[in-house]
Amino acid sequence: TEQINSGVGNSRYSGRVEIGTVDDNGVYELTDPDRGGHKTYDLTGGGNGTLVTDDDDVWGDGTTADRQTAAVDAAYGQRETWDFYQDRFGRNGIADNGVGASSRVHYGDGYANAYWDDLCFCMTYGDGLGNANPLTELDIAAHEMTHGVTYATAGLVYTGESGGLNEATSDIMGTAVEFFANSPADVPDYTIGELADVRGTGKPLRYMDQPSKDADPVKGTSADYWSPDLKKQDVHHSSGPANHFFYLLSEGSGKKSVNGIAYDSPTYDGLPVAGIGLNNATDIWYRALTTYMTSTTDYAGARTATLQAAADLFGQGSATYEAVGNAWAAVDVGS
Ligand code: ASN
Ligand code: ZN
Ligand code: CA
Repeated sequence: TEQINSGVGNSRYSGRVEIGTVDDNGVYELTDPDRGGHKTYDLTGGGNGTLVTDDDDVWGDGTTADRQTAAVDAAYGQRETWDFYQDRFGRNGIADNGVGASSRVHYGDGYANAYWDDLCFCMTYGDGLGNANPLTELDIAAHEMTHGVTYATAGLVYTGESGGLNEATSDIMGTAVEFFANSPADVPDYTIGELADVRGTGKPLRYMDQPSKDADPVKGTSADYWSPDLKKQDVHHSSGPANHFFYLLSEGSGKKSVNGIAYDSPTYDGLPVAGIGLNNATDIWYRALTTYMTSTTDYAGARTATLQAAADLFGQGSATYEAVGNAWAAVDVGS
């Protein structure tokens, strides 16, 4: 007989966490029946991997020396992402059909990326440069799974301006999941991939308060503001103005400290933007994504979609509605 359990995981990035497990006649399986039956596999040995199992329901030791550690982060990442979408929006899983995804860890050798695949409805994580830092950090996990949410809703095409908005949606929700989970070892912030040292530079992958801070001699630089050139850029760079919009709408312009982290967000026109808080900004983005955006939505369309969402949720002409318009103007979209 199988019994639903609650295991203890020692994660790499989020400290000691609770994870859903199943007791299958004395063998514990990394399966989460409360979240669509999500399963976590170890890809070592090739093929589709092996379901991760354990004999005492205490998983990983927080270091990469223990193969289970990356699996703990992956299972925790799907749990927090599932709970975020469920608790905040009543969304029943990535495709809103109650079906759990699966996660696969230890992909490749030194592979410093992670990706969502709509066809297998699954997440794949590399172990990072030198296999030292698996890409299983919470905001990255939630970023990737949000690609599945976008695919199931607006369907933003992954190129040009719609591609930048697709990427920004993943960064926005990845950040919102981090705030939602608020685990002690992973104090929420407005940077992406700040713990996994993905490029070996000691810096985050992306900065929402000022996207151009990601300047990378190899990979290039994100834009702070909209420009006609944006549609030709890599989607991880053309996401910049939308990430910047979201930061400004949440926290406002200028100098600010959030969780002891200093931010200083500039605006295109030099005019100040008043923040409405991350939760309100997240509500507006989610409603815009799921109600108004389509596969070809561009930046001008995202402005319209978020204004409509803000009107629905807070009233047309409300201070919150005005803040949405001001935050877009601050990244040079509309005025
Ligand atoms: N990690 C990358 C991303 O989410 C991989 C990809 O799917 N393009 O953007
Ligand atoms: Zn992405
Ligand atoms: Ca982060």
